[in-house]
Amino acid sequence: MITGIGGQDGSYLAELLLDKGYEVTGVVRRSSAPNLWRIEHLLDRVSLRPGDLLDQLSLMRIVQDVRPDEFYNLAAMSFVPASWDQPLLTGEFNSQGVTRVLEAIRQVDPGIRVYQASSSEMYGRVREVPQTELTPFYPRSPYGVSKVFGHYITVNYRESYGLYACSGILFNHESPRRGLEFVTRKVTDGVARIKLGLADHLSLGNLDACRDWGFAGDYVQAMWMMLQQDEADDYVIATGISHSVRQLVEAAFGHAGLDWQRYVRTDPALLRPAEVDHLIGDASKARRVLGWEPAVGFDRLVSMMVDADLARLGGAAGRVR
Ligand code: NAP
Ligand code: F7E
Repeated sequence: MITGIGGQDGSYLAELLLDKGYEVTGVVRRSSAPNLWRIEHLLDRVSLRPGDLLDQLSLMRIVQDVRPDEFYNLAAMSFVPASWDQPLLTGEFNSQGVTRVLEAIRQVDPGIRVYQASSSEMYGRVREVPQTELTPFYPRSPYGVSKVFGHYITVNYRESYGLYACSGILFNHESPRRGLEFVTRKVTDGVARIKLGLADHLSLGNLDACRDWGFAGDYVQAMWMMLQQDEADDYVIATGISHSVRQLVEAAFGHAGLDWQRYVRTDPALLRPAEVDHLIGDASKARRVLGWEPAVGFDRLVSMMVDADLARLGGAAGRVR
């Protein structure tokens, strides 16, 4: 069972589990216009159930009906700037939503294994470099704060009730399926638009922020591995290499044969009230215990994303013409 199956990670995880022979159920919240484009190619192979992290009864009912072996809680309000606009709702989804999932599992069948999607945003103003499972948290946004609650309530249900509950502390991971508002996809989509003559500039915020960016397809493998161990535990998942937004921009424009300095503008409106300046993760525990290694590095990730946006927009531009 996957909450957030229609999101970036949910779509890659559903593919991985189907390839392994799992029956996959996705929990989707009702909306007037379905948002299932990332899993359109899987719709005849997964079953979807209506449910919402805000609604305890819907979660209880679905868990009761399906009785999954593994439950991946990926649903969240995941865009950091939006968390300043809607801090209470962010907490309802990302903090109490996790408690609702854990309660549903505890009450219906405490034997269900559960994965919680925690985040490197919990490290915020970092207390040590690189960050490990033992690094103290110092979140810098309502999103980061809400994820700290989600992390600790997962640990607490493991320790209080003996649930097999894992928290994956995942650093930024990207793909051609990343939402257009996140910086990697905003840049690769912008590069493709400029290259195809559909735009003449790209506005960005802080070019100095550094992130440890990996490929989402690699990271969902780590989620699955965490639920296959003898004992539940928490793991950092990261590449161990950090780049600045400026380096991301250079790589993406460079891949399309463009000089980024001619097209990129900075807009103070895109700066955040409090920034996370530099993240870099140490995934040696995941390497040692799970045998997990990322396969896709930064340059390949960026070129994969630029090529995908060029293909998508090139096709669309061609159809319009
Ligand atoms: P995403 O693309 O934003 O997907 C989030 C999914 O959650 C969407 O399918 C969304 O459905 C669903 N959702 C939101 N609120 C919900 C609710 N109240 N009830 C049910 N479903 C709801 O996020 P992602 O990048 O795949 O990330 C997956 C998880 O990992 C998130 O928890 C995120 O915070 C965490 N995380 C992500 C990263 C990263 O770099 N990607 C790193 C660390 C942690 P709608 O289509 O209805 O909006
Ligand atoms: O920003 C800077 C921005 O929005 C990365 C989520 O998946 O990963 C993600 O959170 C950096 C920040 O991701 C723009 O200031 C500059 O320093 O791509 P982002 P994020 O905030 O790191 C973590 C691990 C999660 O858990 C989250 O769910 O890029 N930046 N200019 C910009 N960012 C955006 N979005 N847009 C810009 O124009």
